[in-house]
Amino acid sequence: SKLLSYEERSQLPETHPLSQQLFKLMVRKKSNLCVAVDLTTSKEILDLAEKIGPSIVMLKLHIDIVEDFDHKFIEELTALAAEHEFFIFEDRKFADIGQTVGLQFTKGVHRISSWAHIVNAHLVSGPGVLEGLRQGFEKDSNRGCLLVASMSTKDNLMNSAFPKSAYKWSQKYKDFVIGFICQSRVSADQRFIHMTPGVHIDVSGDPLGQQYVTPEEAIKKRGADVVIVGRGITGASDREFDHTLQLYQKRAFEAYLNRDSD
Ligand code: UP6
Repeated sequence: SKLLSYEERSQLPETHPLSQQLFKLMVRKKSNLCVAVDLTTSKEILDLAEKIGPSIVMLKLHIDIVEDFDHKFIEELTALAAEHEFFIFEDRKFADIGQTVGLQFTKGVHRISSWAHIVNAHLVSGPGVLEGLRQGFEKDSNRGCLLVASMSTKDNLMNSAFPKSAYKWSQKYKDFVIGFICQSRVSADQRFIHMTPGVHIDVSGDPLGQQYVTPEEAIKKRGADVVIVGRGITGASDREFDHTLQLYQKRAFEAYLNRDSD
C-alpha cells in the first residue's frame, strides 16, 4: 500500500502521541534525520547537539560510553532538545530478562527512564523484555520504545523470525511501542515509525562489520521514515561539517518527498 505523508500519518487515529509529535516535527523542520552521537565526553556531545539541533528530529545516544556522565549533563542536553526541538533516543538495546531490563531502564547511575524520550529493545529473550520495560514507562508519559527488527551488520543472526515477532509485539504493546529499528519495512501499519541505521553517503562499511546504504536506498527502496546517521556526519572535518549536515538532511528529506519516483 502507498505510504501516506508524515502529515497524514500524524493524524491517523490511534497513533501514539509521541509518534504524532514526531511526524509533525518532521514536517515542520523538513527533516527525517536522526544523528547517532557516539562521542565519549559530555562537552563534545553538547557542542555537537547545539550544532545539529536545528537540522534533526532526533539525537541518538549511547549513554554508557560517556566518560564524565552526570545528571547536569542530562539537564543541559534536555534543555537543548527543548530549545531546538528534537527527541533524545537512548540506543540501549535492552535484551535481558524482563526483571533485569526493568532495573536497567529505571535504576543505576543513568536512570534512563527519567530522561530518554525513546529507547529500544532486542527481541531475543521474548516479550518479557517489553513487560519489564512497560513498568518503567509512566502511563501517558509520552515516551516510546522501538523494537530492533533487523540489523545493518554483516552476517548478523537476525533471521525473518525477528521482524515477524516485532510486528506482532508492536500491536500488543502499542501503548509504548512506537516503531522499529530495521533495514526494511516491518509493518504496513502506518502508525508505526521505521528507523534505519547504517546510512552513509561516501563509504559502504567499516572494518568491524558495519554496512551502509545511502539515504535514498534506505528511504526509497527500504521504506525508512527516519534515517540514522553517525560517522557520516560526526566524522566530517570542521571545515566540511555544516555542508555535510545539510547534505544529509536535504538528501534524506528529498528522498522522502520523491519516494514514489525512481
Ligand atoms: N546501529 C547500527 N546498526 C544497527 C543498529 N544500531 O549501526 O543495526 C547503531 C550503532 C551506531 C549507529 O550503535 O550508534 O547506529 C550507526 O553509526 P554509524 O553511522 O557511525 O555507523
